[in-house]
Order: sequence, then C-alpha cells, then structure tokens
Amino acid sequence: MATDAHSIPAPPAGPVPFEDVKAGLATLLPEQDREEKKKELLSTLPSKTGAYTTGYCYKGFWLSELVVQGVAALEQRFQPRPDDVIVASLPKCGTTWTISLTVATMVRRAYPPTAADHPLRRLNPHQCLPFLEGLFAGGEEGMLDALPSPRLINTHMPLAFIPRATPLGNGGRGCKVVYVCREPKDMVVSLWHYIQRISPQTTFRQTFDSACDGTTPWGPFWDHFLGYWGASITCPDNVLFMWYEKMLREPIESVKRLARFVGQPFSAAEVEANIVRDIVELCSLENLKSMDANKTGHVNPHFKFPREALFRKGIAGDWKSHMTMEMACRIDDIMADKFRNTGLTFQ
Ligand code: PAP
Repeated sequence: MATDAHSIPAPPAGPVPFEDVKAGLATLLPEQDREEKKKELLSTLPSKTGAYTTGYCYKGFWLSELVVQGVAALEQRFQPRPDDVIVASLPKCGTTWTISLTVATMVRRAYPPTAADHPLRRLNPHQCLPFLEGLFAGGEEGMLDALPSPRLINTHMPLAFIPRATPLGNGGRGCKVVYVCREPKDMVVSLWHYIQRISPQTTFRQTFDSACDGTTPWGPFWDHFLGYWGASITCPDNVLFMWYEKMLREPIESVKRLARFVGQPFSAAEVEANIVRDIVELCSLENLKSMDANKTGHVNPHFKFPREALFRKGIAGDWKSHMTMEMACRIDDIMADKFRNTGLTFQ
C-alpha cells in the first residue's frame, strides 16, 4: 500500500521549549548508583566551604556537590550533535539574557517575537532549555537524546568538560557554542547580590575574596573565560564569544551576529519587518522582569534562588558603587596577569 506522506506528521523541529516536553522524556539512573559514585568522587577532591555551599575542585575548576555528581559522566558521555547550540557562561555574566535572545532567535518561525503565546511570555528563560550539568547530576541525561534537533542547551561548565563541543575534541566535528562573558568586577557584584537572596549573612568581601582566589562556582573565572576565548579563535565557526557590555551597547548587531552564527541569519524582509528589534524588546530586562513567570518560583529546586533575582540592574560599571579602589585594583591586576598576551580585553 502506498504511504500517504500527508498523513505522517512531521517530527517536531527543535528547539522545543524544554519545560513543555520534559515530563515525557523522564529517565533516571538508579539512585544508589549515583549516590555511591558521588561519594567516591567527592572523597578524592580538595574542598572548600564557602558562604552558601561547599565547592569541590575537579580538574582545576570549583564545582558544587550537585554538579560534581555528574561531571565525570558528562565529560565522558555528552555527545553534541553538529547542529546543537550550547549557551555557555559563568554565572552572572548574562546567561539569562543570552538564553532569551538565542531562544527568541531560533524559535522565531514557530513563535514570532510578538506572539502572545511566545515561550518567553509564559516561561522563565531557564525553563526553555535543559541545563546540561543538572541533567547529568540528576541521572536524567537520557532526556537529551529524546529532544528534536536542533537542540538548545545551557551550561556553566568550562569548555574542558564538554570536550566534544569543538572539532578539536571531536574528530573534526563540533557543535555551536555561544559564550557570554562579563567584566569580572561587575560579575562579582552581581554574584553577591544573587547569593544574598539565599545567604544574607554573606558579605561582599567574602564573595570578592572567593572570586580573587578562583573558588566561586565553576571558577576560576579567568580559566573559564580563557577556555572559550581560545576556542573562539581556533574554531570561530564553533564558538561565538560575546561580551555582556557589548551586547548592552549594540543589542541589534549582537542579535544579528548570533543569528548568523547559529545558521539562521535574518533576511532583509525580516529586518524590514523589525523582527530583530522585536526580539531585542521581548528580551529586554524590563520586559522579562514584568512577566509573571519571572516574578514567582525558583531557578532550581536545590538552591532556592528566586527567579526574580535573575533580573536586577543590568548595567555596566556597577562595581564602582561596591568596590574600594584597592579591591578594583586587585581584580584588575589578576586580569592583567591572567589575560596577558591572550588578546582578551574588556571595554
Ligand atoms: P545566571 O547565570 O544565574 O543565569 P545571569 O543571567 O548570568 O545569571 O546574570 C544575571 C545578571 O544579568 C544580572 O545583572 P546585575 O546583577 O548586574 O543586574 C541581571 O540584571 C542581568 N540580566 C538579566 N536579564 C537581563 C536582560 N534581559 N538584559 C540585560 N541584563 C540582564
């Protein structure tokens, strides 16, 4: 019997809003297996108890207990597809904004930015895509296999832990990584305000000292930045390096660059129809802040950061109202030392 092609529904094209599909994708490794593996690994790692969590140093990077749980599996087993887009960053460097812009750019055919049912109008941006290390930590990595391509994935992991994301670590075939970094002094200020929401006793000085000694979560910040910076130079088709400050100055150009990078450039007709401007407006701090989905709930079930804490001032230079000259010089000196001869600069 001849197959009627019209009766076969087309497979859903990605990226799909993760929150909408994740319940149907659930898979779990046996709890005991994960707990035992975690204990075994933790006992071998240097640790440091900070203000709201204990960090463990895994291959030079400081990870929380939860993240450590899945890091080895992630490193060994995460196999990106060539059309995956991974949004990577250190916390407080512009993750939520970059996720929003990437989601809005990549789903614009299914959901034009002015659509009333746009995922960013009903979900927190972080709910729109899976958090890579969260899935591996929870034994839920199988969910990734079930997602339609192109997949959009978020991570705070250093590039070293997703080695197959670039052609160098994957026999010549990488995926796409959009990395956003931020001037470290502002990153520290933003991190402190965020930590305060679950740990009000944490002082700015404590957060600052942790950043300077490299032990803030997923740090040291310099090694995190430099891993992706180096790859953006050697593999520019695979890693796009963005600066939060530059995105603030040039939002339209930044979104166009992002769209070209992920292989979905805006047509002249789309630009004419103000689609780029509409995406920038949809993802603006004020607009996202006003959405119900961003006013209630928590970012993740383990650390009870309120979602609304993801949206604060969103400016460059806030460090000036928090740091003494001595503090600012200390970070500037670290940057000068670590970034010397790398070409990485901040304006
Ligand atoms: P995360 O890594 O925990 O997701 P992340 O989104 O990287 O956090 O950082 C939050 C910062 O981005 C906040 O900066 P601030 O504390 O200096 O204000 C937040 O205000 C800012 N931010 C969030 N959304 C946007 C946006 N749409 N536009 C510009 N900045 C934003």
